[in-house]
Amino acid sequence: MFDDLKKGLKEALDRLMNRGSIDEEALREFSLDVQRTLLKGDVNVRLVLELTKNVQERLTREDRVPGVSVKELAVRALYEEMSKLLGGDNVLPIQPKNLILMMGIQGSGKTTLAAKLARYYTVKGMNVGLITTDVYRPGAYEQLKSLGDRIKVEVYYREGAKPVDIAKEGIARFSGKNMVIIDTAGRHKEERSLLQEMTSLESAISPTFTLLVVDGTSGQQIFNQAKAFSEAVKVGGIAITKLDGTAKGGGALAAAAATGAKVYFISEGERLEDIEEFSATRFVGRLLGIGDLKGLMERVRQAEITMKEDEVRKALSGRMDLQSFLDQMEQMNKLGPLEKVLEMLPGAPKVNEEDIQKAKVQMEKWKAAIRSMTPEERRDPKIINASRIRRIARGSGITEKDVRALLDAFGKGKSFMKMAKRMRLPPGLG
Ligand SMILES: Nc1nc2c(ncn2[C@@H]2O[C@H](COP(=O)(O)OP(=O)(O)OP(=O)(O)O)[C@@H](O)[C@H]2O)c(=O)[nH]1
Ligand SMILES: [Mg+2]
Repeated sequence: MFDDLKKGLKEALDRLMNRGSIDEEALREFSLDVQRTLLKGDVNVRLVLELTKNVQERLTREDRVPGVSVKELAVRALYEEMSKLLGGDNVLPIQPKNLILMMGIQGSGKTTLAAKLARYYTVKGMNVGLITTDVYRPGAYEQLKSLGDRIKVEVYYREGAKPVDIAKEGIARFSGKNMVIIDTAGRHKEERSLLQEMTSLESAISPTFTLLVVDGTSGQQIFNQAKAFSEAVKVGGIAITKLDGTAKGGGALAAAAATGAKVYFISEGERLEDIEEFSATRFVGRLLGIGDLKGLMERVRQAEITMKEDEVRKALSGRMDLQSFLDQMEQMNKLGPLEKVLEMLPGAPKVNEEDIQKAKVQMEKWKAAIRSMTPEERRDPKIINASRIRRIARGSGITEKDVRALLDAFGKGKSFMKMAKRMRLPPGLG
């Protein structure tokens, strides 16, 4: 059912790769391909635009990393942004005693899902009981009872009683069990009375988790449903059913996540074993069809670190004037906090807090001093005489002694490495 999404995304990635060069035009086309695919999957337009904007921006902004292909960077950007869009990974918190209240509109798949959950947690070794408070739909109890019988899970119901009373009685009956799942009615004259019933059930029994069941074939319309329920009760999470019979699954998932309530379960079939805890990262991984996504992520991360090391090395070597010294100090700041930059250098010894602090103060003073110099002075520090020193000190708010120390260090060093040594940075730098 997610075949179209999968195919569309694969084609978008392939097309990006087949372009001669990855320029603005190629990235724009890639964005359009992804947009078309997601819109076809009934993902909300606003969400689609936000996602592709983020992906495109990342691919424009992020530096190319040697050893990592643009396709891999694109996969990573898509993977991370799509996982974010779908609300991340959520696992139903299991307590010593669990009381799960199911709700959802008529036909969304509550009764079936109640039985699927009962099976899912029974297999995990929990002692589960089922209750139905559906007093409206003819045969509601028989439906759940026959599902319960198949998995040997007891079902409670009392003909002629009120929903809240049935729930309370059932909970009392199942007091020895560690999970009780309550199936509720979906059939009501109007939505308002259904929501009212849910509110009174919620306050009467205080469930540990409220699971909203929505029909995946409704696509992005799920957003309004989820919103209506969230305004009436505290929705703990969402389960999306019938994802086997729809091309709108992507839209359903994105819409559910957009309400702020997370998706906990998805179901792709009528059989009781057709239930899966939803993980956005696993799901997107499957969509993008990259077997070893974790491996890829790690490889990109490593490559980025190596690249930064190269940058640092380059920044720290070579002859220069005071202007390039200033540039390089600023460049270093961009790479991260000084202690992190130092950590990235292979073989750099651990430096203590105090040395780092001293070096930082020194660096700030020197930057201020260079900023107060004229371009000629920066290019050719030899012309800086006593009166210039006085002017620079006044302009930068540091002492003349500090300015002299800088010039002295520069005269002896002329490479960042050597300057760094003068700043008493760790010997590994030299
Ligand atoms: N294909 C498919 N069918 C499903 C799925 N889940 C439920 N169904 C079917 O959808 C129909 C409605 O499911 P129910 O579980 O009865 O829905 P409900 O929310 O309890 O309905 P009401 O009690 O009337 O509100 C049934 O025919 C189920 O077999 C699913 O994941 N895939
Ligand atoms: Mg039902």
